[in-house]
Amino acid sequence: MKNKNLLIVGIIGLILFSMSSVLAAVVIPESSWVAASPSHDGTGLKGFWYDNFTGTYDAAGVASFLNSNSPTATFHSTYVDYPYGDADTLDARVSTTTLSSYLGSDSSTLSGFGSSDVKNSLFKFTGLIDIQKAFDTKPSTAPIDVYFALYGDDGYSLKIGDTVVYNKEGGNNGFSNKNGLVTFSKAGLYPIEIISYVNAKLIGVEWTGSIAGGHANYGKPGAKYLGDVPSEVLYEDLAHASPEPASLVLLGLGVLGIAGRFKNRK
Ligand SMILES: [Ca+2]
Ligand SMILES: [Ca+2]
Repeated sequence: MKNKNLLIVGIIGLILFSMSSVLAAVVIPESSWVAASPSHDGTGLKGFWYDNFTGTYDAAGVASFLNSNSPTATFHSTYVDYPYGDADTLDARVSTTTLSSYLGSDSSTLSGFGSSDVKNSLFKFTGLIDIQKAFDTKPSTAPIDVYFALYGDDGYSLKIGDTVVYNKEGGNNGFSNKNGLVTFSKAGLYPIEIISYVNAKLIGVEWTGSIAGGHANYGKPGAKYLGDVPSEVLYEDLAHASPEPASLVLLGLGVLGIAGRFKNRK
């Protein structure tokens, strides 16, 4: 009888434990909010590539490496999905896997060289994400509930504002993912930072979620995940989220043109 009661208590405990891990959402505080939603679509994030990543394969190792190293090359990241599309990884050991082949069409935006191999290297992606009310997967609750998943080989992390949403450590992981619900109390722009590093062998990274519009590949840990986080909601920085300087210049030229016409009439 005692054993039976213990069993029941154990089962109830297990059910409660699994419920709590399902229900747990990462809450992004309102203090991380940067600005209101921009009036124009974004184009993606800023990418940084660091050759010869050395140190320990964990958050502390990454932080100390980034503190004492400058990026080898920078680029524009349309989607955090390398190699782009259905392929998850490339073999970093073969000579055909270069920085430019890994980045695909984004390699045309590389400021540095693109031919170096990507073994023992680290990628950082930074910018802002526009969280809109329309992205709320649970409209019956006040916060904006968005699902994200980050895939990588070997280590990877996702930070929104100062909150570490996912962190996978280690230098010998297969292609894996961390995923779940992230909640925002207010619509608008939030800082994003994604880290992806490779020790050797295979290399790959992919950021997917419940925001529609990106490449709808199979980076889907559940039905809520629609595909790559679309570049339309991503901005390199606040300057890219403000009205485009080019259109302001054109507006300025237009005003000058009208002023010129008035002058000529005199
Ligand atoms: Ca891919
Ligand atoms: Ca909600």
